[in-house]
Amino acid sequence: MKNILVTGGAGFIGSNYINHILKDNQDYFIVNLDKLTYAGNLENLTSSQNNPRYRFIRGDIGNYELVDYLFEKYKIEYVINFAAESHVDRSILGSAVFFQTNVLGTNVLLEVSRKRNVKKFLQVSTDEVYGSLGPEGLFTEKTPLSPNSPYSSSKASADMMALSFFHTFGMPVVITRCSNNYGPFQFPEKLIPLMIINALNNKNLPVYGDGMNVRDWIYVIDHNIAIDLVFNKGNIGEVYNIGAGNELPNIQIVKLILSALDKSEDLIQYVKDRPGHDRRYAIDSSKIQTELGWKPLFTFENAIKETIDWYLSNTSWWHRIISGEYQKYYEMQYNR
Ligand code: NAD
Ligand code: TDX
Repeated sequence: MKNILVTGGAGFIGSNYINHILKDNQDYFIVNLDKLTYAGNLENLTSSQNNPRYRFIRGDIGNYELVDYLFEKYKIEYVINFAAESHVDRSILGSAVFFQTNVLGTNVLLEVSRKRNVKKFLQVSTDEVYGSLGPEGLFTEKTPLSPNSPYSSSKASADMMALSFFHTFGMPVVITRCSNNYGPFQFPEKLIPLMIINALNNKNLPVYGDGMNVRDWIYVIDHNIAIDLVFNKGNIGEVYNIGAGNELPNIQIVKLILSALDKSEDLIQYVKDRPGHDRRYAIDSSKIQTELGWKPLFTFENAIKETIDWYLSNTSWWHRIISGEYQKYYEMQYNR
């Protein structure tokens, strides 16, 4: 049995990881530490909540005493750190909490893990740490870090800190850097769920700038399978890029969603660009493919349809979200 502290497991990617991994794997005991910020939602974990190999603890990764206590109580040997403030637009509205959680919180996890001789520490990072690409080229693990938003600079700081714990203390750290995810349980501040939900509500679809910024899309389960592979087989001190090779300009995604929902393109509204908006992300994932044998299992064509269907059949999940704190955020972000 592996006793694993999974942080941020009530968010989009972490909850998909826990649900997926507990279903298929009998050897993991997972303690999910999550602060339940606006982005955390225990409803995402309904299929795991009664599993005897799962515990939920509400708390902050920045709370040293709590993290230390959890290591002791649950004999934690491994850490997978998903917990983060994750939305670029929110980091532009206010950056402090991004550095608090993503940098200082990660520091607490690393310090406790070092003291407790953790067997592996996986830091879930992002391709955004590499900055922005021109029309050509891909991010490799050797691309210099050049983050442009408060969010991505906080993630880059955490990456460098984690690697410094490997170099200085020999801590068994691995890092994954993935491209843009989509799938069930994604909070509707992010492009794909926001556009699906606005279209269903016949609200305008706010496209930033000229709509030609490019993102490289991956289905969340493909990301999580890669994380699990790196967790088990990844070489310590190494970084692994994860991406499925699905580059698309935003406007194309928005049009695809409107067409799938049989809605008019008149709903598209071009709005003021995001400040510092990265133009293009694209991942070279050949390292994880050749060294660890990973490859994406889902095609964009099928998985985006499944994702749209999921939002169509889970209206109560997102209705509850958009009637809460989300309203205030939406006003601030889009009606300035
Ligand atoms: P999310 O915002 O949906 O979830 C984040 C979770 O972390 C929430 O459950 C929240 O309650 C929790 N959390 C926040 N602050 C915390 C704290 N101080 N202590 C404990 N828990 C806290 O994010 P996500 O999209 O699931 O992203 C998960 C991770 O993957 C992040 O580290 C993010 O940087 C990274 N990532 C995301 C994407 C993407 O496309 N969404 C792509 C690559 C990497
Ligand atoms: O309303 C919108 N209109 C719009 O045009 C929103 C929310 C987004 N966009 C654009 C901005 C980006 O070019 O769509 C693209 C995707 O935006 P987001 O969903 O906010 O994602 P992004 O900024 O690319 O960052 C995401 O991918 C990397 C995640 O939020 C990060 O957590 C992850 O690290």
